[in-house]
Amino acid sequence: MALPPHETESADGPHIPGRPGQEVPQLEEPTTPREPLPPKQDQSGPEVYSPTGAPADADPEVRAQSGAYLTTAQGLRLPDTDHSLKAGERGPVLLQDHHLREKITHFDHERIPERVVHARGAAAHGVFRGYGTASAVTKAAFLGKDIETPVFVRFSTVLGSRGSADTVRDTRGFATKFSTTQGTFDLVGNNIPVFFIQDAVKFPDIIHAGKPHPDREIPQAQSAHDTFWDFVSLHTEATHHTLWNMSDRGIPRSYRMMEGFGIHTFRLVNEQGGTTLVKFHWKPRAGVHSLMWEEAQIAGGVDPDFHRRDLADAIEAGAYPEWELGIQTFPDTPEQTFEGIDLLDPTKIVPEEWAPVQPVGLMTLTANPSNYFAETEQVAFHPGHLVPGIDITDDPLLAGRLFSYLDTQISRLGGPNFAQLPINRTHAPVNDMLRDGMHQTALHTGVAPYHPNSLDGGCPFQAGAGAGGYVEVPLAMNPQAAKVRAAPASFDDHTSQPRRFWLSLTPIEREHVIAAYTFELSKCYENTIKERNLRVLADIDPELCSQVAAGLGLPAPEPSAPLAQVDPSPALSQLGASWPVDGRVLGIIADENSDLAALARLRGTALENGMVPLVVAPHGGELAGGGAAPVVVQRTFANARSVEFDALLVSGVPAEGDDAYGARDVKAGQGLSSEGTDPRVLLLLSEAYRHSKALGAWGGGGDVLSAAGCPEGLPGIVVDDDPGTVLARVTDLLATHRVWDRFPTAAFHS
Ligand code: HDE
Repeated sequence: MALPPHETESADGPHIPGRPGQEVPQLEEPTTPREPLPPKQDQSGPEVYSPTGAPADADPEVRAQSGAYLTTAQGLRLPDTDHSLKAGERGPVLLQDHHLREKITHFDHERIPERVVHARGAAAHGVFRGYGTASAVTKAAFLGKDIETPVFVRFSTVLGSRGSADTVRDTRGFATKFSTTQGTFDLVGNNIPVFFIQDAVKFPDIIHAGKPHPDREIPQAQSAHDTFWDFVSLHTEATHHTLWNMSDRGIPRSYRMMEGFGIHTFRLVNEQGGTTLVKFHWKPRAGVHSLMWEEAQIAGGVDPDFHRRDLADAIEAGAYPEWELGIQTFPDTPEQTFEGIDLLDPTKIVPEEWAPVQPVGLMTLTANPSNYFAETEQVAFHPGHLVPGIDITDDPLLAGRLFSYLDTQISRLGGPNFAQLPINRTHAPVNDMLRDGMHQTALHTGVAPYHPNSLDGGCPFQAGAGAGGYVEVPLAMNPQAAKVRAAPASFDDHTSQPRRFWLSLTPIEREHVIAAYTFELSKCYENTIKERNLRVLADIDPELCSQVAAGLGLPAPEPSAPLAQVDPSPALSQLGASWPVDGRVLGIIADENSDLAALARLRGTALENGMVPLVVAPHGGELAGGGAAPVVVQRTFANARSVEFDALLVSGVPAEGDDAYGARDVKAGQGLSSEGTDPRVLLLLSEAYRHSKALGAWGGGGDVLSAAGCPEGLPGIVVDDDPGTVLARVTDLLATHRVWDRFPTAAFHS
């Protein structure tokens, strides 16, 4: 997919970000009213329907800040919003100033409670297109061939507050709202296929343990503290999820590069009433990639918005993120197991080698939200928002969620009418009898909001399955079942699946896991908590346990039982394949002495390849000289940090005698500066090298790489006279995400 240029390039005008050909708003304060700005190109988002079925777009009056003149909430035009009404210029402010009171009062109430979990999120609009491949197992209309359904996806971290950093080690939420013609379907999943607990009644426990300590409220958005490790070592059903958190899955490179999982087993129903058990998977077209731990920590400081910026920038640049939705299918037997795995246990996966993920549709995210609060903050997901053809199972974790999500919105969004908020409005006609309540905005008509009635002619009527009604699968209940607080014996195995995950990882991925456990447990104050966690690790793998124990300076315990005999599942590893480079960020370090014509050609090729090339220079504005057209600068040595780039190139100076060399006062081979290379550039390059990123250079740029400690000849260092050759080889390296063979052990780049 080719990206449009990142900025408007012109030799003689200012370079203001925006799409080519798009009118750019003036930056000075306007002195005369203007018409509302036209909607941005390709930013219209899906059509939003009001509960009465009328497009919300039809009534521009309801859209705030769209007219020429400032008004009060009552529509009164205001002559001045900069001064309070006073008795004389230096006199007291008058209580009768309604505008002052309205403005301040509204401001006082601008905040709503943040989500108790998943408070920090970023979202995007898009479209889902069904392949029609699921029609044998489900009658869900939106999965039909070439049916297009608007979607809104919110990604999130779990533990942190709304203002916390994006790149913390945590599970990520992946919640998708499908606005289907049959009603809204919400797939409220995570980027990890298992959960910490098997029963919803434990949710407050795991979340209280993971949240900051209740006395000092530290640490923020971290699991590296005593209460978390205390709980997970005592409640060993959390072991599987915790191991995934400690793997690279806990620090994704981008929301665009994460898998998503529905976790619970769902029950699909086809036209004939036949049922199939399934697990939902989202597979990113860009592959599954992660940050290095050091990168995640640096980004937490230099760019706490790293993931939300990455998502928004990619969409803005036209590198639309894509995921295939897939299902693993299992026969709906009375046992609800598959190859011995209890499908009602949300701490277990079914290896993809045993039940392949079958693609059923493609999701493309195409537009950023235009109002964070109205869309990303007010969106309300619910795992019980289902459509005909998709039903639930008796997973005890799912049962609790079906209660929780409705309950939480009532306090978070201030009452029971949150479904009427624009972002939550279904695209199907609504004909409910849910009257009144806080923030009711629908104008229900009719005199008989009850059923049955005769006064409204019996309307609205109930719809059986034949009329598109949602009818639950009439599953037989076990009449022998006793009322108990207990879990089945199959829920007791807490070690075999974590062991399978561990065995499925490559050596580098395992080293990352060891480093993560060592870091997190080293942050605990209580030695007993560290020791108890080592006992949990001993039952997963002795090597894992002994390495972490060595890092903590503690003895490694023996396993409490013989280790589980399991085969690895290669699909669980993130490494070993190649992926498209769309949306990958390429930094090109250059200065006034660089061959600007070559630089411009290289940027063009990178854009054609779908990458986002950013020129990094000693100063902002543009680079000019040597007779070539000026090149716009996107980052400076002062504001660039290596985490932002997937690969870095150093632009050399033209060779002496070369036409482009001109009358420069540079010494060949000294690269970016005749006084020596800027230390910030050396830091950029050495960090990128340590994080196993591809590096390239042409001309004298190779000397700059050497000065940074990464000379030609080392793995993943490409130096050539021809910039095009350098780019081509670096692009190949980028396809595998990192240069994994750069270091003999991962310890250097974890
Ligand atoms: Fe959630 N979860 N959860 N959860 N969850 C919420 O709902 C809850 C669970 C997930 O971007 C809350 O609207 C309970 C599993 C995501 O708006 C709350 C249990 C999975 C999001 C809630 C779970 C998730 C939430 C907080 C155990 C993966 C963010 C705000 C029974 C399958 C959605 C809200 C968004 C949000 C409760 C377990 C995913 C409190 C009680 C398992 C992605 O209702």
